[in-house]
Formats: sequence, structure tokens, C-alpha cells
Amino acid sequence: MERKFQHRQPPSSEITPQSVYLSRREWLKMAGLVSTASVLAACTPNGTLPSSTTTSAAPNGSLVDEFGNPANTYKEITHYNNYYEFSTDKQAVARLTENFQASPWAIEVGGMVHKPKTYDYNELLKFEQVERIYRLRCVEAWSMVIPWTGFELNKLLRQVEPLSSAKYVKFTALLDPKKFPGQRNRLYPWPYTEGLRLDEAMHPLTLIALGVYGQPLPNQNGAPLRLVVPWKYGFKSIKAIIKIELTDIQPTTLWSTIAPDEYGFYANVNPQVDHPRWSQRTERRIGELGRRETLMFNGYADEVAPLYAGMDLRANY
Ligand SMILES: Nc1nc2c(c(=O)[nH]1)N[C@H]1C(S)=C(S)[C@@H](COP(=O)(O)O)O[C@H]1N2
Ligand SMILES: [Mo]
Repeated sequence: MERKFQHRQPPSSEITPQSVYLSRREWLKMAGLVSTASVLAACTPNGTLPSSTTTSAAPNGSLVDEFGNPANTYKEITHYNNYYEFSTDKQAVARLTENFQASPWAIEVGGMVHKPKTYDYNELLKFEQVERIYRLRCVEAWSMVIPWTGFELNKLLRQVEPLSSAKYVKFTALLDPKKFPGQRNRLYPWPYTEGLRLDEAMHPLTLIALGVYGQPLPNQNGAPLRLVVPWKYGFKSIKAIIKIELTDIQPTTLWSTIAPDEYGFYANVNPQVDHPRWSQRTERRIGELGRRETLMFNGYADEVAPLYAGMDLRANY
């Protein structure tokens, strides 16, 4: 279950410049990810990190997912982004986010819980930090492999003690047209909202990401914190979250409000259920020529298929 970073030998051109390495190491330390030996312990005989270590060596191209697919480069991950609060142009997001201020930041966790609490960003670093390489499959049929750092959402939810009647989790992103030029576009029902069933939110694969490639989350990827649900289409993984609420009704979401027949609540990656305007059978991995077959639940079926036992995944798209 635990997807530790796996390591393959990086070409020398990909070795992290010392300056990046130091600041990264500093941040990892803050996040509790560096114990003394971990950075140098990356290479083991079978290429897998020992479970006691959690870091990797290089900032791009040196990591693989559990199928042996290389992670996308830091450059790719930070220069091809869906972030409608800034722009609908994926290649424009990086530049537009340059001056975004992601600190200070707090996240309010409440609703149907026994112990509602507002967490300052720094308190989130106290949850056990993990590193996971996940595939991100966008509903628009492109994909990437991204090394995240963060913590399992279930750790946070347990701490606030959901009521037994809570069934769903609603996520709300920041509303601030001064910071987000895209929010001046009134065609979208801002703020960006998303939702999960409580059991999906509690699943150990579901992360709150605080970083990419061991560095604090870049602005364009949702700084300072965002959801990552690797078996669902990318739009479920909401960026720049300020509020998490437990509820007993299925939350409305930005995308299902705009186009309910195109963006369902479940949005599980499923090659057999086409989007009304295009096939979901294949995908373009950013950085590759040609196309790949899309995998059921984005390749995480062993872990998550039981969540949907007996459900009609065509009706609940
Ligand atoms: N707040 C917010 N979160 C968002 C989006 C957005 O526009 N706003 N886009 C979503 C979509 S469609 C995708 S594919 C992923 C892209 O994440 P990435 O840029 O880190 O690859 O973010 C998701 N989270
Ligand atoms: Mo997406």
C-alpha cells in the first residue's frame, strides 16, 4: 500500500544543483521527512528505497512509479497546469502564479465533527509526512506522474472526530479575486469546491499534498496545500483549500454545477465510460509521444475497487 519513492540512476545532468538541494533538505527537515541517513541511502540493490527512508536524490526524472514509469520532470509538473483561478491556458498558469502569496495560510475543519479546529499551515507539518509517486489523469485525457509529499487526509479527519452521521467531505478553495484573476470571470461559480464520500476521504491513498519533489508545493500546483486523489480524474484534486467540512449530504462541486453530465461526483478514472465529448480509453502522458491505455481506477483498482462494490459505475460516473 505504501508507495515509497523508487529510485533509478539519474543522468548526471539531472543531479540537483546544490542550492536547490540545501533548501529542499531544509524544508524536508521542517516537514519531518529527513532523518540523517535518508538522502544518501537512496540506492539499494533492487532499486527500491528501504522503508525507513523516504527521500529521493534528484529533482527531475530520477523516480519511477510502481509500474516503472518515470516521474514527470519538475519543469513539466510546474508548466502544464489546470488552475482556472488563474487561467484556462495550462501553459500560462506558471507565470501568472509567480507572485501568489501562499503564506500565511490556515484551513478550517468543521461541520459534522466533535472537535472542529482551524489549523495553521505549520501545524499541518506535524502530521506524519509521506512521499508518494502518483499518476494524475486529467479528464481531458492527458496524464503525469508526480512525486508528492504530504500526509494522509485520514490523519486530519480522525483528529477532528467525525460524527457517526457524517457521510461526505466538502472541500472549498480560497475565494479572493484580488489574488486570483480568473475569479473575475463570473462564468464560474467561485469558489472552487469539491467533495468525496467519507470512506474515499479516509482511504490511505488520499493525500493532502504539501510538496512536489520534496520541495514546498509550487504555487501553480495549489500552494500551500491541495487534495490528491490518484484514482479519480484530476479535477477532484482541489488546490488552495481553506475549508474542509463534514456533511451528511452529497456536496455540490464547481464542475458538476457547470456541466453535471460531463463531470460527475464520483469521477473515477474509467476507460470504459466515455466523456460525452471524447473517449477515455487512452491518454497522452505529458513528455511522451504516442498514447497509453488508460487503466481502471488509474491503476489503483487493487486498492480502491472495494469502495465501489455493487455500484453501477456508468450511472455513478
Ligand atoms: N482550485 C483548483 N483546483 C484544481 C483545479 C482548478 O482549476 N482550481 N484544476 C483541477 C484539474 S482539472 C486538474 S487536472 C488538477 C491539475 O493539477 P496540477 O496542475 O498540479 O497537475 O488540478 C485540479 N485542481
Ligand atoms: Mo483536469
